[in-house]
Amino acid sequence: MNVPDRTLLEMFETMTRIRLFEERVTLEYQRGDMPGFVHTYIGAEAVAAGICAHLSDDDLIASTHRGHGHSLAKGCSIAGMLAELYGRETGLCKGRGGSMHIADFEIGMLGANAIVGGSIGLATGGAFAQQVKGTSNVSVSFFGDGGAGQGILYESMNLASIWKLPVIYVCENNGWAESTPASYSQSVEDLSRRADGFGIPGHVVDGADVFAVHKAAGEAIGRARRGDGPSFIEAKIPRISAHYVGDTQKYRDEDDLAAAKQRDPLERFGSELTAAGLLDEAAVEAIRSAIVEELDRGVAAAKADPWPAADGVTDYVYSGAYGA
Ligand SMILES: Cc1ncc(C[n+]2csc(CCOP(=O)(O)OP(=O)(O)O)c2C)c(N)n1
Repeated sequence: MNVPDRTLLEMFETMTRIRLFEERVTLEYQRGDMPGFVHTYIGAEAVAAGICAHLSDDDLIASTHRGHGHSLAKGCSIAGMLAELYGRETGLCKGRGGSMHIADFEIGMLGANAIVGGSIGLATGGAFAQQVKGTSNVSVSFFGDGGAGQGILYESMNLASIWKLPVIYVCENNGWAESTPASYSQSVEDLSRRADGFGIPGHVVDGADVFAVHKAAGEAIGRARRGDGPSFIEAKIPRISAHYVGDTQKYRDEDDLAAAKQRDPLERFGSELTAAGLLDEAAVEAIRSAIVEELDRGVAAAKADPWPAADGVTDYVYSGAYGA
């Protein structure tokens, strides 16, 4: 393990934060007073944590409909996210965005996106902005195997390659796009191979292995910061969670689902840190209970917070930090 202990523990805490947030949101959503749809990131925590561990608030990310994990790993507050999920004025997007549109420009979170593949153009544009400004900041686009079917990925990769934009394309290949298996809809098994066609280095990593993700991300981000251009990381991470909360996954083979659950990244990382003497039961419990308290406070506050006024429904839609 040549990653500093502090970073390892921070990544474990981030992954635990994501897991507990998603479990709590699932519960609260099932109670029926959270509007809209919720897609959880359970099982993919190592990807967001391993990548975002390399980023500062000045770096950018853009995310998907399954964006809670990316948002938390980038530093969005639990309270602000919960208020957003409950549609309240105090939410990160003042209740206008909901689960699939969480954004926080202050910390470089350009936004989750209900449009599959929507993160790709945003993150590529963000990378271009950093290049024009002459910073060494990078921009990360998270998308799924389904998102990799969108044409914008190929237009963006071409532009990013010829202009050497500091962007990292992170494909979370969980084998499914809703109920369509990647084995049916994708022409190659390793989607990262497609980056070759644009002169972009592509890497496959085990998305349940936070060490592998962290290492691949470090190389790709270092390359982008040095001005050497984009990279493509394909994290293979079988989908543990259903497509959305409430999806019964009847279309899925039971063995496939059971095998996915065997690869729980949080359990695996916890055992590795325990074996290395960096964690014990009491430390895990302390981390968990602090997060649970934050969630309790966040849920109670969000439920008591005001709804946006009906006549303000279009406020903030076309203006803000990135211009009118
Ligand atoms: C442009 C567009 N087409 C279709 C949809 C409907 N849709 C929502 S999620 C989804 C599947 C996305 O799969 P993937 O990108 O692999 O992400 P995952 O849900 O597996 O994380 C689809 C087709 C959409 N939201 N946007």
